[in-house]
Amino acid sequence: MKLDDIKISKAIIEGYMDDLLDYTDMDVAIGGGGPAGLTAGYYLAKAGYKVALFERKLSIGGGMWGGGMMFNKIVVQEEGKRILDEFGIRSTEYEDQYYVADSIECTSTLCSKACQAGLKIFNLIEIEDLMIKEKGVEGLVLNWSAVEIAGLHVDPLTVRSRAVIDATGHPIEIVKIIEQKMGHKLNTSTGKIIGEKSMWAEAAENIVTDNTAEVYPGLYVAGMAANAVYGAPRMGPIFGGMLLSGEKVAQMLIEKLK
Ligand code: 48H
Repeated sequence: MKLDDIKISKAIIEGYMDDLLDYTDMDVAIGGGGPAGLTAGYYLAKAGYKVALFERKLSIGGGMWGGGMMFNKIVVQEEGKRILDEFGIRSTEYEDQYYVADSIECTSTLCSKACQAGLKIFNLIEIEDLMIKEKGVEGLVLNWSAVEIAGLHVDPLTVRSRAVIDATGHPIEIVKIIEQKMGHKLNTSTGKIIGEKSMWAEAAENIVTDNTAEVYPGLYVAGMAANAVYGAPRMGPIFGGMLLSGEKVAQMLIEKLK
């Protein structure tokens, strides 16, 4: 077969531009491609919503690849196993209701099944700001991660969405924008980010779905970011709460946007 180098380039450029143009307007924009963001994206896409996820890194998966201290296994409890089963991710029972799964199988399968359900993932793009108007958050302000890394002074572009999910994990990068740039009150007991507390797996896992909430008009938090905003502990390498939080935020938005 004869191959035209320029045709290969044009196929890539046109394919990407079509996607980017299509997702200048969407139902839900997710910031961060860890387990919470991917699970949220999967359920929203499966329910028929137009949803895109923006991840600053080359690889999708956030903190899931590395398991616990680079031992590439994760643990989930009984409730979390229901979601592993939904994705077809294999796990084995270690002891009474503690399930162990391969972190590589988990991360790659979450990513693959979410894409196949219709989630559009844009990697290598960083969320650097929000579009905020009278009603609250109305979209994301994006730039190439490479621009940020190189410290170049290049203005960003903006996309519109009916809702935004902050699934950026420990640093809660999107909610921080509200606090630092706008000084607006958040939907927390202090009106501010309360901050993540030290390790307590049981407390952290049991509270993370309660903390999955609309923290500011149009802006939802899920996963580790939810516990960090509401002042709950971290949980270490047990990931059921991340999956359940992703499912919960998707359910909340399906209810809200219908
Ligand atoms: C684009 C961004 C930006 C930005 C960050 O850290 P994550 O895996 O987040 P979760 O909440 O899905 O899962 C948390 C889990 O991995 C974890 O850390 C646990 C359970 N810790 C417990 C403990 O005790 O330590 O993924 C967040 C993703 C990452 O891939 C970031 O690169 C990305 O968000 N991200 N993407 N623009 N501004 N900020």
